[in-house]
Amino acid sequence: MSDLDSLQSQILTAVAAAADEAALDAVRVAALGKKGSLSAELATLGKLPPEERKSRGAAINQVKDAVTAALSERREVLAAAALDARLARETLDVTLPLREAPTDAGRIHPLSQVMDELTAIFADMGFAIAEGPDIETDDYNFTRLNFPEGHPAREMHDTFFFNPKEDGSRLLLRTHTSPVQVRTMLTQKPPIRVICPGRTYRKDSDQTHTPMFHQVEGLVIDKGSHLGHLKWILAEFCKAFFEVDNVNMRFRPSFFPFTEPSLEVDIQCRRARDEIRFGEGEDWLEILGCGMVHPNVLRACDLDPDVYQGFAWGMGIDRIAMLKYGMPDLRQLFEGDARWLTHYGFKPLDIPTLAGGLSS
Ligand code: 2U9
Repeated sequence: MSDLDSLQSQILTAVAAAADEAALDAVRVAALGKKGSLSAELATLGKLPPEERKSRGAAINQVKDAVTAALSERREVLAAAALDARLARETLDVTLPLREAPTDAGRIHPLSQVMDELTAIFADMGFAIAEGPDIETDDYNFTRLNFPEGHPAREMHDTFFFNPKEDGSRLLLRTHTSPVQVRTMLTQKPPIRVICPGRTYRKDSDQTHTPMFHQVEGLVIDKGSHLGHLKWILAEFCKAFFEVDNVNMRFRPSFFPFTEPSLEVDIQCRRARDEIRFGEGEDWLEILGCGMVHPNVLRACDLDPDVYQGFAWGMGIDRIAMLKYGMPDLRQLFEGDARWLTHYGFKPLDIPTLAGGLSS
């Protein structure tokens, strides 16, 4: 066997033995690449006498053609085998059930839902939404709201205070969202119509209280505002929120430092086992507090009480959410239990609107 014959059979054996396309390419480079064995043979031609060069050249080219043909044949076989393996690996079981889309699987927390409902109701009545910081000054949380320094009403709020600063002043976690209305009155000219939903904090923890809870407060300031306007707004709110055509409300005298007169509001209901129905029955349920803004508060917010009057109200969002959606335990609202959320939560695309239904 000539040296070229043995080189050819060596290369063809390697081609046949290549197990995949990468191995085959390595064989190609080893034979036909710049530094390959056949390329080395071709490089020797220049040193041969002319009469030998022609026949040797033809013989090397024959080997080269045979190798090239074997390479392409093997490449086709290997590519077909690779495709078969991939098709076998990537089979799809079309009988498997569909995975739930995120918009179906996820849930909106009932508190977020109720905040969206409140927003939709009051926005429809022309109210803007105002927000403020959770960390407040004593001035905005108490002093401007007619809680005098050292007044026992400050103690009623069980405040979380931060350590005092060098000048003796101390920041606190707001005990109500009322400082947001103070900020609104200091920066906007009447007429003012805002609601302020948000987190509030008090040192209180038992079955019906959590240290962090949610409130929504409302404020209207104008030249002729009076209690009649307030009663209409609250009645419209209750009908829309509890999704009933009629509500009976009871106003009882109360006391808050920031309103005068101050009132607490009950709505009529019927309690039937775990369920409460509004607009019927003989029971009364307290749902909010309200009143005319105290003249001292108007003055502290740079408004002349002889020109402007206002009314305000406040309620606990957690409590009205529990009432509306029949949730028995306040603490579960904050436990982050996925099973609870699947049961009490709302579909993300069921956005509450007055026209399309608040909770349907
Ligand atoms: C300004 C002036 C007046 C807000 C009001 C209430 C009555 C009230 C409680 C309800 C249950 C808080 O979550 S709760 O414990 N709130 O009863 N809030 S009037 O009055 C204001 C607010 C701001 C400048």
